[in-house]
Amino acid sequence: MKKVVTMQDISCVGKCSLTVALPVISAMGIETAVIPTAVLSTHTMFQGFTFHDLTGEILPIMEHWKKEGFRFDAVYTGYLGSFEQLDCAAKLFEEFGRDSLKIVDPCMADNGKLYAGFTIEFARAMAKLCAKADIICPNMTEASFLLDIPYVTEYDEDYVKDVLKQLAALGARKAVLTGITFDGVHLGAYAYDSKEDRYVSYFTDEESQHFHGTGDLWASTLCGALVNGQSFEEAIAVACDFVKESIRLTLQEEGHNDYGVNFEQAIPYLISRLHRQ
Ligand code: PXL
Repeated sequence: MKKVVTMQDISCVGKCSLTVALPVISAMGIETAVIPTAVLSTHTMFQGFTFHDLTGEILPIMEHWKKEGFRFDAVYTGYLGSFEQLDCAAKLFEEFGRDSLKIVDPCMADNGKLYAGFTIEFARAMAKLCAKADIICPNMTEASFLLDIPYVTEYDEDYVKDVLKQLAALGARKAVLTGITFDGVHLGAYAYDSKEDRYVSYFTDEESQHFHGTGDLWASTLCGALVNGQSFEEAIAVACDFVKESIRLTLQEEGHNDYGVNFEQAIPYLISRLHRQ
């Protein structure tokens, strides 16, 4: 059985980070080990959230795992809350990522702004972690902070291709920009494989509302699909389609919540898109 380890926080309510990664990657038929970096009452878009840091647990967890000889097919990091946690993630890659797929989702910003508590210096340190990954998948805001370039809301294909090349130059073989739209009607992902000097893109019709946590859902699905042996193109398409289906089902529910999407109801759809081997 394939195994993934993912390192990110637990936001107890909010449908993001580990409460998305664990069910989604597990549903894809993959054993999912976790390194919880912090426990929050909710994600940081709510007012008054509680926060308990678990950084002190991370190295002892890894030490134990080393003694047990655990190995993973992929190591995937999401939201990380401090410089120290970035160092722990780098160590996780060194100890458990040598022969496995390393994915960094540099969760730290959206809509032109850094999330609460993050700084430009943190974005620069995140860029160094990105250099150690095989695949990175920022949104356009995160990309602009990683590269220290202005955030723009309107762009064309040449601009996206140029940003992707700059992202790959940070050091990861493949860079994916999520949440890309050229026309405000279609939304998707645009990717660059620097080794093959090849671009890949995939778009769906854009849903009428945007939700928090969809980046985490997208990255978790990409991770699961790649570990299951789906191609880069297929994995990108499955991730885009699953997020879209999750948003569609959310919008169908009267009085749906606004803090996360009904991905749970889209899991049968996700399973229908798995490779049967
Ligand atoms: O979805 C990214 C994310 C993960 N974890 C926490 C967050 C956010 C985004 O705001 O606050 C705690």
